[in-house]
Parts: sequence; C-alpha cells; structure tokens
Amino acid sequence: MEQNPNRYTITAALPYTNGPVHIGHLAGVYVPADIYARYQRLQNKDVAFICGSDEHGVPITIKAKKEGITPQQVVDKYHGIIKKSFEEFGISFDNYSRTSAEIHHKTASEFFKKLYEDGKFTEEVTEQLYDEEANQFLADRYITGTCPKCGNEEAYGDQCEKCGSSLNATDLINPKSAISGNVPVLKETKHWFLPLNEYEDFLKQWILVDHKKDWKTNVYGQCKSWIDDGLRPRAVTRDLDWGIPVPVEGAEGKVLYVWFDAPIGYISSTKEWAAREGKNWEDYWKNENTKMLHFIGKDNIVFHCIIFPSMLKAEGSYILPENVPANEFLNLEGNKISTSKNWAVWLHEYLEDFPNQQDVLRYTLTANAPETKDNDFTWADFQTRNNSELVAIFGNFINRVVVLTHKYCEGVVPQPASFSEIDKQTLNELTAYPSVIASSLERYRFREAQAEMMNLARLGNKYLADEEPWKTIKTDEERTKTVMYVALQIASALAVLSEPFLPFTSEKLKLMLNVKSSAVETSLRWNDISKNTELLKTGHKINKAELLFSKIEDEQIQAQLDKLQASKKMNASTSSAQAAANKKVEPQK
Ligand code: MET
Repeated sequence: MEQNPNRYTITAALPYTNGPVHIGHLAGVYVPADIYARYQRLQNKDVAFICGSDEHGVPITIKAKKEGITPQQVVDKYHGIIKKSFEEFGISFDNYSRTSAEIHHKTASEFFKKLYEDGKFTEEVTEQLYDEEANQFLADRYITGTCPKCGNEEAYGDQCEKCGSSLNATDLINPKSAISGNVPVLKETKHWFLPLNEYEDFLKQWILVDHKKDWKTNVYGQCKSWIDDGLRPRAVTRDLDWGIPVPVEGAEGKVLYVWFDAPIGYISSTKEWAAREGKNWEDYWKNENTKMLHFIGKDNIVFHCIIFPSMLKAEGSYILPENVPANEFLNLEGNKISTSKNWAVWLHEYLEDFPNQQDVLRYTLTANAPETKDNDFTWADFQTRNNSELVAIFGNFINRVVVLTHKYCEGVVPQPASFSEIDKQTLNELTAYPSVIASSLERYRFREAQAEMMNLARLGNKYLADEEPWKTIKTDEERTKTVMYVALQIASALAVLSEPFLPFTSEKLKLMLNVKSSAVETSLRWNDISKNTELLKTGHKINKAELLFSKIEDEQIQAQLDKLQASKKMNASTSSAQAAANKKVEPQK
C-alpha cells in the first residue's frame, strides 16, 4: 500500500429495506462515511463512495407476511424512502444500488460459483426444522417457543428477546411454526459452508498483527475475541424462497445466505457506477494501490472483518479493506433506539419538523458520534449545539463578515494596509487548520475534526470582537479595511473546511462569497489554505448576506419530547394489554 493512495473505495453498510432510516444509522455509518468521502474528494482523490439497499434476508419476508404484500413490494417501498432520505441529508454516494438488481444477482451468483468450482466450500447435510403444512424449512425467525433459559414463551429460534440469550432453534421448548402454528418436524437438508477455520492463520496475521496499530480498539477487540474463540465453518446457503438462487445443481429451493450476498453488493454497486461513468470497476477492487474502507456499525464487525475478507481471500483476486472504522451505537434520550417501539428520530419526519436544517442534525450527530463507546442523543443538546454553536459562533461570524464588508467596503474584498502582529498571527493560525483537521479525519476522529473546524469559526469571531472594526471605522478606515480583509480570509477558509461536515452550509457560504462551489478555478482549495492566505483577492466582489442558521425555540424541542413521550405511553399500554392477554390464556394450560 502506498503511503498516500490516489484512489479510494469507500463503502457504507447497505441498509436493510424493511424500514426507514433513523438518526442512529446516520450517526454510526452514513455521516462519518460521507465526511470522509467529501474530504478525500477535496484532496483531489479518485473516490468511489458506494452503497445500496440490502433487500434480502428473513426479516423482509416476515414484514411482507405481516403486511399481506410481497417481499418485492416491501423492498420497493423502503428502497425509495431510504434513498430519498440519504439524498436529502447530502450523503454524497457515487452510486446507490440495490441487491435485487440484476447486476447484483449475476455478480453474487458468479462469486459463489467461482468459490464452488475452486473447491472452497464444504457441504454438509444437517437436520433443520420443517413445517409440513407450509411445505418449507423454517428460518430461525420463523420459529417461536419457550426459552430454555428464562421461560419466555415468545422466544425466537435465534434469540430470546426477553433475556437476550442467543439460541439454536432446536433448543426451544414447545417450538411452533410462525407460519402455520404447527409443531415443526426435523428434516434433512444440504448446505454449503465456508470453512472459516481454514482462514484463521490469514486473519490472525492480517488483523491481529498487521492492523494491530491502525484499527480502532473497539473493532480490533471484537475481531480478536472471535478469532480467540476459534472460527468454525459458516453456512452460506439457506432454505428460503426470497434471495439469490444457489447456482449449483441439487440446490433447488435454496438461496444464498443474505450475509453472503450483501457485501458482494458493494462490488455490484461499483460495477453499476463504473459502467455508467466509463470507468473500470476492477481498479476499485483489484488494484493494490486502491485504499478500501468499510464504514459500518458495531453489529456488522464480524461480517466485514472476518467473513467478507475470507470470501475475498478465497476468491483470490480482490484487495482487502485497509480499515473498518466501525462505530458503536447511538441511544436516544437515554434509551436504545428501537424501531418496533418507535423510539427513534426518523429522518423523513425530522425534515418535516426542521425543514432545510439537515446540517444542524449532521453537526449534532458528529459532535456526539459514538466513536469509541455508545453515546446519547438528546433534544436539549441538539438545541444547545444549534443555538450556542452554529448560530452564535459560525453563523454570527459569517453574518458579521458579510454584512460589514457591504457596509464598509461596498461588498468588495478591500486592500489591506499594513498587518498588525495580531493580524499576522491570525493569518498564520489559519494556515494550520487544514492539516490539523485532515490529521483527525485520517484517523477517523470525526468529532475532533469537526470541533477543530468550529475552532476556526471561534478564531474569526474572537478576532472581530477584539479588533472591533465597527469602532475603528470612525477613526481609522484603513484599519477597518485590513480587519475585514483578514476576516474574509477566515470566512473563505471556513467555506472549504466546513464542506465535509456541513455541506449545505458550505454551499450557501460559497454562494455568499461568490466563489465557485467546485473550488477548482478559484484559490479556494483545501491545501492552498495552508500555503496561501490570500484566498479571496482584493477587488473580489461578494454577494449579499443570508442567514446560515436560525435559533431553535423551546417549543420546537418540547414538541419532539412530547412525540417521544407519546411513543412511551403507547408502548406501555401495548405491553400491559399483552400481559393481560397472556394472563388470560394461562389457566387453560
Ligand atoms: N443490512 C445490514 C445491516 O443493516 C448491512 C449489510 S452491509 C453489507 O446491518
């Protein structure tokens, strides 16, 4: 791997299409991935930022059954909602595909076939629970029964949600098919396995030795514990009628395991994009000089660090990820985010309540990103971040610079007279910001990077407050002009350095400063800030001031808290109704 690669393949976890996306998804995966992708593009790197919808798997079939529609209808609905949310929040994917796409079926199918033909799988006949009435094998989630550990009668075949134990379907007492309600029988079935045990030496060297220093400790720790526990063969096929058919003889009625096909979705999505853009997809997946990164949440670590790399290794012609900067989870007002309990802030709902305020949410989520441990989102903090930081520091600084430039300099960058010590020091401090922010971003420390960006706005604010151009204008016009010149340089640096974090704000700011948003022909480039402090030249005309942020009132926050309280009440009444219903049936047993 080169020290400073020019090509980046940046993937963000493919969201399951069985529900919309919420702030936990944004904070854990998509905002950090987007910040990183935007930052690398600003370095003039060749970036493929790749994602798409994960449209297979059992939960989607369950959702379809519940709603009385087909799985295809479920994924069509949520694919549209999710894609729109990402666009609305400025997540700048180069391609957003879906795993039901033909190109993906073909890619995943060929991948499986190659491993099959190269003898990389083992085959095993096992006994699985089967529903004789529905004529089908039952996925773990389709079996309910009594938990052998805590006695909960509603445990699932893979997990008891009451006590949290992970289970095997055959462990359940009184198992029942969720399809027909019948008692399932055991029936033999053949499956293909990836013998992860054979990849143990490779994984030990690659993760535990080669990446000991540069992977995040939460990621490294989870991998180490998987490896230390000993890896076992993992089934890569399932008896299910929703998914990609297993492309070998004797596998009728079987599909690829969703976690086998989903990560291949990154490859298919890259292919789709490359074909559209006239690029060669293999440059992004098979070239040792490309740096590949997977942005994911902590529940995806084993799949991206152990299983997918073993698949890529087995195939033989792919590069491996350079890093997997997984995040922990975001909680909401002290409780775990939960779709079923409606304990979440849904992105599409947020925009109804806070129209055009995407950057406020992005900012708050990054400021509280669960980078090293689970973290909490609170509406009170959201309000403070907006009112005391975005409005009072960033917005206030920019507003003063632009308004005063119009007031004192006819909207034109003035000619500075001689610089005072403070001016020189301020311009000098400014040049350090690009590399300070870059160094945090290169180490996946997004909170720290964003805080540094805000420090630059603070520097600007303090400079204006100390130099008081509104006072000097009465006595020394030259001094005022010099101060405005310096302040304008800070404002223009902010326009560039804020782009990864606050893309909508950066765009507006560039418009106000009358610079091209692509920043190609102007001097407004990330790295130029460190070299050349004359970012906006004397004589350059700027546009009128527009408000970047506006105050969020207590009532708006209260409305959000009320919404959450309503969910809480609703949950309490459903669970007491459920408890009452359970009581009623008990005497009959
Ligand atoms: N759909 C998975 C999840 O949401 C991620 C798949 S990434 C290949 O956890």
